[in-house]
Amino acid sequence: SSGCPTQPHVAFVAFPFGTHAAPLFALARAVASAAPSAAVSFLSTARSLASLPRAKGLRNIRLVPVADGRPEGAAEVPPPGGIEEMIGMFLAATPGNLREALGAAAAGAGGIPVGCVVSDAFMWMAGEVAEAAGAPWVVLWTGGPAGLAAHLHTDLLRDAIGVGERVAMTRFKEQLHSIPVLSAHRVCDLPEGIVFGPLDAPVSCLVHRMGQSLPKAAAVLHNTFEGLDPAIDDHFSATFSRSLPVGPLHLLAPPAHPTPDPNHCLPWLDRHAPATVAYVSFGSFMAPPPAEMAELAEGLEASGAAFLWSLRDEAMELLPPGFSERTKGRGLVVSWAPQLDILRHAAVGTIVMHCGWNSVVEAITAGVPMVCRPFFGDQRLNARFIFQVWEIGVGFEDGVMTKEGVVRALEAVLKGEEGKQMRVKAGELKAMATRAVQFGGSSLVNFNSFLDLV
Ligand code: U2F
Repeated sequence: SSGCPTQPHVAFVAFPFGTHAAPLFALARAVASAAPSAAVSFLSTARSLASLPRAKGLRNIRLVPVADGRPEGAAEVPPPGGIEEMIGMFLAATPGNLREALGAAAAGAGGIPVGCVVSDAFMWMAGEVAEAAGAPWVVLWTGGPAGLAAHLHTDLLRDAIGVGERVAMTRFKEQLHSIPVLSAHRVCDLPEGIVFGPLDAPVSCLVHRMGQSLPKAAAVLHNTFEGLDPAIDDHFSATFSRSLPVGPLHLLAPPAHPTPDPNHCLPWLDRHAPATVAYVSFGSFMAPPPAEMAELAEGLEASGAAFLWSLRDEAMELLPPGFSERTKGRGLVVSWAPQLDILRHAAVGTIVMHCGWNSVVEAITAGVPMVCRPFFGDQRLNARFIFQVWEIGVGFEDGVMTKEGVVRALEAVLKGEEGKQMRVKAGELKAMATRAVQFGGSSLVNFNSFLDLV
C-alpha cells in the first residue's frame, strides 16, 4: 500500500548469556552482507553487545541495547546469585524490555518498523512480541539437535519416565524409547530440568516454554547441516513450519577479522607432528570440578602426549604443584585460545571437551576426533551422538575423568586403530559440512529460503 516502507528491517534478539549471542550475531552478519539494502538491528544487553566482535565493513547493522533488568547503577557488580540471578532479573524484565528495544530499533533505522523478528530459541517471548507487532518470528537454536528434541517433548518424557531424583535415578540407564529420534540415548543423558534436577528453576521453565512455543515460529534455524542426523532432520521438518539447518555458522559467516593469537598457540603447534597434539577446552564458562581437574592434569602428564590447554585464569591454581614445570616443552596452558584456527591446524589430533555444541560443530568441520566429558544441558546428549552414533570420539567410564581414563582415551584417539577409524569418519562429516555451505549446498539453500522469509 502507499506509504509502506520498502526497505526491509530485520531485528535479531539474542539470549544475552554464555556464548548464545555469538552464533546469532554470525547469522545477523550473514543477512546484513547478503542483503545490503536491508536494515539489520541486533538486540542484546549492553554487556553482551560489548563482547561481540565488531561487524566492520557492514554499514547496515545496528547494535541496540536491551535493558538487563538490573537496578540502575548496579551494572558493574555481579549480583550475589551470579549468572542465575542475572538471568532471572533479565527474564523478569521481558517482554517490556524487548518491546522498548524494538521501538528504539525502528527509530534508529529512520522509522522503518521491524518487519521480522529473528530470536534465539530461548527467547520464546520474542514470538509474542513479534506477533503483537504483526511481524513473523523466526528462531535460531544454537545447541545440539538432540537437546532441542528433548525440550520439544518434555511433557511426553515426564509422563513416560516420571519426575524427581528417585524416579529418574531408578530409570537412569533406560533408553529413551518414547522419543524415536533419541532411542540411542538414555534417561541419564537428558538435560537437567526435564525429568530430574531443578524442574522449577527459571532456565528449566524457560526451555520448557520454548519447546511449546517453537512450533508456532515461521521457521526454526539450526547451527548444523542436513545429513548429520537424517532422522532428526525429518523429525524437525515434520514438527516445525520450516526447519532450516544453516550451519556450520562459522563457515556460513566466517569471522570478519583474523582471530588474535596473543599466547602464540599457532607457532607452538607448528613445531608438532601432524595429529599428535591434544587440545583441551571446556568452552566459555565451564571448568571441571577441582578433583577431576587434577585427574585430567595427571592423565595428560602420564600420557606423554603434547597438549594445548585453554584454561580460564581462575582455574589455573587447580593444577597440581609443579605441573607446568614438569610438562614444559610438550604442554602449553593458556587462558584463551583461537579455537577455530587451532582445530584446523594439522598438528591437532583430538579435542578433550565438554561437548558444547559450538565446539562440537567446530571439531566436526575440522575432522578432529573428540574425547568427551559432558557436564550439563545438551552436552550428554551431544556426547552420546559423538561416541555411539557417529563414532568420532570416546567417552569416560562412569562419565568422569580419571588419570587412567585420560591416558586410555588419548591412547585410543591419538595412537590406536580406533582413532584412525574415527578420523576417517570425522573426515566424512567434515566433507559433508563443507559441501553444505558451498554453492548449491543444503545450508546455503536453506539460508536463502530464510532470506526470502525475512
Ligand atoms: C554453551 O556452551 P559453551 O558456550 O560453554 O561452549 P561451546 O558451545 O563449545 O562454545 C564455546 C565457543 O568459544 C570458543 C569456541 C566456541 O565457539 O571456539 N572458544 C575459543 O575460541 N577459545 C577458547 O579458548 C575457548 C572457547 C552450553 F554450555 C552448551 O551446552 C551448548 O551446547 C552451547 C550452545 O548453545 O552453549
